Amino acid sequence: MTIERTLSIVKPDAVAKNVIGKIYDRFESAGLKVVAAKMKQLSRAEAEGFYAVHAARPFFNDLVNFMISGPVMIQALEGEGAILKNRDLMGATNPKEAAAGTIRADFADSIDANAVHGSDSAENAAIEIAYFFASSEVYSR
Ligand code: RTP
Ligand code: MG
Repeated sequence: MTIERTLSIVKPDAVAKNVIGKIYDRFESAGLKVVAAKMKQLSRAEAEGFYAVHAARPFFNDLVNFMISGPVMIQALEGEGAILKNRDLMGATNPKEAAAGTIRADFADSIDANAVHGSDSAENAAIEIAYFFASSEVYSR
C-alpha cells in the first residue's frame, strides 16, 4: 500500500444535519488524516465544473442543484490506500444499497442527498484536490 490523498466532500444534506464531526470521526478512526479543509458555498459554475464528467448524464441538473443547496465541507484526506479506503467508508452511491455501518447507510437519505463525495481514482483525486486547494493549503503530516 502507498500513501495516497483523496478529495472528500461532506455534502449539503450532511452539513445541514450537523454530522460533519461524526463523518470526520469515520475518517480518523480508519487512519485517514485531514490534510486540508474548508467550508464553502459552491457556485453553480463551480459545481458544474467539479462534476463535469457527469455533464451528459440525466441526473446532472439534479446533482448540481443539490450540491449548491447549502454549504459543503471539503477536505483532502491522506493515508495508506486513501482513495479506496474512503470509498469503502462511504458505501454505495444509493444509500439503500450501502452496507451497514458505512457513512451513506448511516447518514444519507437518497441517491441525491447521499452525504459524501469521494474521489474514485488516483487521477481524479489529484484533479479534484487541485480544483479546491492550492498546494500550499495541503498540509501533509
Ligand atoms: P460521488 O461522485 O458524489 O462521490 O458519488 P459516486 O462516485 O458514488 O457516484 P457517481 O456515479 O460519481 O455520481 C455522482 C453523484 O450523482 C448522483 N447520482 N444520481 N439518479 C441517479 O441515477 C444518480 N446516479 C448518480 C449521486 O448523488 C452521486 O453521488
Ligand atoms: Mg463519483
